[in-house]
Amino acid sequence: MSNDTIRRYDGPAGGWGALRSVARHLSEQKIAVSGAKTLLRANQPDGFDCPGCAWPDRDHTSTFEFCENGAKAVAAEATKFRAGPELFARYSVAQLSEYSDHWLEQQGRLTTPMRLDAASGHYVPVQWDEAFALIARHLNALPSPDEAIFYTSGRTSNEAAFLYQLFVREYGTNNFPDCSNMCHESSGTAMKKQIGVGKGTVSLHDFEHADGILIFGQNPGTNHPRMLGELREAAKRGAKIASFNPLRERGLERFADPQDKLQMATNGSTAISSDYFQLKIGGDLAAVKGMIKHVLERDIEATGDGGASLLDQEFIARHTTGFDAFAADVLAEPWEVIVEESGLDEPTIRRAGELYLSCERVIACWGMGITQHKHSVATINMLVNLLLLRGNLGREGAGACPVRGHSNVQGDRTMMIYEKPPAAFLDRIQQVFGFEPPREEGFDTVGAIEAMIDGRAKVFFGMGGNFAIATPDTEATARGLRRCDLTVHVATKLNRSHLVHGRDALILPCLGRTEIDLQAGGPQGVTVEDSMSMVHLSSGINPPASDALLSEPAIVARLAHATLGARSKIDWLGLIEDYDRIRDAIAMTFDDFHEFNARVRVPGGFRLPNTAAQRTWVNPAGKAVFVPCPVPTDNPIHRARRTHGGQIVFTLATTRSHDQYNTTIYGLDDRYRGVFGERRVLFANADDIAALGMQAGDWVDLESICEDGVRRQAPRFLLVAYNIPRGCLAAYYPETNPLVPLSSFADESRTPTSKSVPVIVTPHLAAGAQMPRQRDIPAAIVR
Ligand SMILES: Nc1nc2c(c(=O)[nH]1)N[C@H]1C(S)=C(S)[C@@H](COP(=O)(O)OP(=O)(O)OC[C@H]3O[C@@H](n4cnc5c(=O)[nH]c(N)nc54)[C@H](O)[C@@H]3O)O[C@H]1N2
Ligand SMILES: Nc1nc2c(c(=O)[nH]1)N[C@H]1C(S)=C(S)[C@@H](COP(=O)(O)OP(=O)(O)OC[C@H]3O[C@@H](n4cnc5c(=O)[nH]c(N)nc54)[C@H](O)[C@@H]3O)O[C@H]1N2
Ligand SMILES: [Mo]
Repeated sequence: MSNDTIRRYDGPAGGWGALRSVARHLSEQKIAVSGAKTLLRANQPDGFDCPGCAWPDRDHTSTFEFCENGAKAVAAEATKFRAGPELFARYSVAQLSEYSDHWLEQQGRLTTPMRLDAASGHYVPVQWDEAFALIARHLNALPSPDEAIFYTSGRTSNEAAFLYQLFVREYGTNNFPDCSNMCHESSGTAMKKQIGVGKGTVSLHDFEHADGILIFGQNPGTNHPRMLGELREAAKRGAKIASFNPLRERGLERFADPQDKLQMATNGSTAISSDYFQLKIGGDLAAVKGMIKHVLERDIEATGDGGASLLDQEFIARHTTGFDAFAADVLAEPWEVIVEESGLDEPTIRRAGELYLSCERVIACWGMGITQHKHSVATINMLVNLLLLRGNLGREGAGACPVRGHSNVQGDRTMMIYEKPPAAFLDRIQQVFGFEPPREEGFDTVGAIEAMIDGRAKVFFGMGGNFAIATPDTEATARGLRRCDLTVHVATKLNRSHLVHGRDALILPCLGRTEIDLQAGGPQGVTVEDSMSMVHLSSGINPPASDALLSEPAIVARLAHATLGARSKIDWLGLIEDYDRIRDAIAMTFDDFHEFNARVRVPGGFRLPNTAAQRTWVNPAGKAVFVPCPVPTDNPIHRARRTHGGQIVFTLATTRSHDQYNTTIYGLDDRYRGVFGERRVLFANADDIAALGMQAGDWVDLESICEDGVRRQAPRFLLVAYNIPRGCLAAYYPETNPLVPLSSFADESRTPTSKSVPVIVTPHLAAGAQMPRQRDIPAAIVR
């Protein structure tokens, strides 16, 4: 370890550090800072939607909202570097596989469709029509369409997603695994049953009126930097902001807004969280149940004395069901269990409950720290229970806010990139397009990997993303992909998935968000939906990275045309001449998109209706449901601790650094956590490091414990003493994905349990030997 790898960071999030970082990334991508007009058109009414996160913009008409990580996402796409045919001529797939994910990313934009040449082991250029013919041959040769898998990552526009699902359903399958399965699936699953919608109920307007904001399992300083602007305004107004996180995240503590000239000039900053609850990994259900217990006990006290109820009795009576059984369950939960499982003591939990009681209008936000556990669905149910108690749903300044990841992940699901399509939607497809869509459920992400491993699926098609290493159980996933007859990736940049391929393999390069999309009918815009259900237009402004690129809608349409030919009911090539035609088809399919073309052209776009926000409950109960959930005491973590009594079993949360966008590694620093030039780090409590008989700075190996008998290891991590509760560890994704068992996923939603992996820590086997530099070794070990 060099001496400056671990350095304490005492500054606020944002500030000059953010500006310096943007300047560095622009210059690394050879984008002149003075000419970086691209950045200024992000999230403008006539510009493109930022390809970063799904956090909404103020009316989409404000002046450029500064966001360091949005700027990095734009710079990564607008890079001057090119991964053209020369790169693939120079390096075989085997040779490329030796390089790190960071290096692959740095090669730049893909320029030419490439086909694997099995004889030489190199990717070689291929004509588009030949590529589509090859895929069509494979698809049409399968005994059943259910042997093909169609993955989607969340950057795909509504137009591309709609065409894609239409093509795949006319072809004959619902096999639509997507990144949502690994992300907010638990939120959708929990909320749909409980309140009838699987999306957040709040808008930015509500953030202006909330007097309490609870943030669970989210690191907005890194992953949703524009959210800090809203939090800063709320904090300045005096709203209480409470963070629940095992790690002390800088962005949740202090923020300096780079757009605030005074703050920048004076090196000032704004405190964000008024309260910080450092619970155990996976402890949220217990903590929230404890808060509810406090609220109920206080209510019994208040009403017992003849006072007014502290609950919103009218809302509970009129809009909810199940309150009595729920309250009885909460009151019966022993404090000892709540304290043990949350990692917070009783007075602290009562303080959190009191904070909730002291606020009139509360928003609960959450991210991956909540959704990626065995008991995630129950945890989200409990969060919604908390809101329901005081009618904090469907009124100004209050509601549920699952903060989505990819910039159009929510829209893709709205367009029915979904392996479990509702019957009414399929009926509509049949009515509008005249073909009989398949009715059987398709594979989700875990199901798709299992099917490839045991030969039930033979073709993998990826619309964006990095399936090989974003998914759990890297070795198992690689085995599945390698068994395929054909793997295809539509992508902007070279990534690991392109190197973990089937017998035939294609890389199809596409336009990015920032680029001009020219079709027969002129330049085209696409639409996206943000985390708060706002739908708006996005139009690229840069010339394409190469003349050979196709747009995603064009790739889907030409593939559909090649595969289905005369047997299709749809004029695929006609649809892409003018994307207004795709939007008309969307309007015919989904009632909420009526007059889509007209409404989306109003600056700022429009908001999709949200029934729960209107206090209309379209679930089977016809009411918002109080869901009783026991605090789990027999999860894989508990069981691992029981069966491995001799060793310390830790709970590992796999998380994002500041210099990455999911599997895209921009750099090797994690500035706010004080890590520089290294990604293989393991954050641990100093007392745990001592209990292991080790020291900060030691190199260690990780092994996860799973009941399936498979040995999963990840070697060589640098131990870092960190402010994290005992028994908890954190390390970066995707380096740790080999440790996440495929068979370990959330109840009901089947989201891999990436935030609660039981692991043991041992000294690195090659301790003492000269360590290879990070950039010399591939990030996830795939061989
Ligand atoms: N720059 C950048 N932006 C991004 C992304 C990116 O990689 N880079 N990814 C995008 C995507 S797809 C998504 S889904 C979002 C992800 O954004 P986040 O939801 O913020 O994702 P993570 O960084 O994985 O983890 C979030 C937090 O959960 C905490 N945590 C871990 N375990 C627990 C727990 O048991 N309980 C609680 N309360 N907290 C816990 C971690 O300490 C961390 O602070 O961001 C999106 N935006
Ligand atoms: N252990 C662990 N695993 C996780 C998570 C975790 O927290 N821990 N998080 C999970 C989450 S929340 C998510 S969302 C998934 C993410 O999983 P994915 O969405 O599959 O992964 P990304 O890294 O976002 O995909 C990046 C690739 O997308 C391509 N790309 C970028 N822009 C475009 C575009 O405009 N069009 C096309 N066609 N391609 C494009 C580029 O080639 C780039 O290499 O990972 C999940 N995996
Ligand atoms: Mo995500």
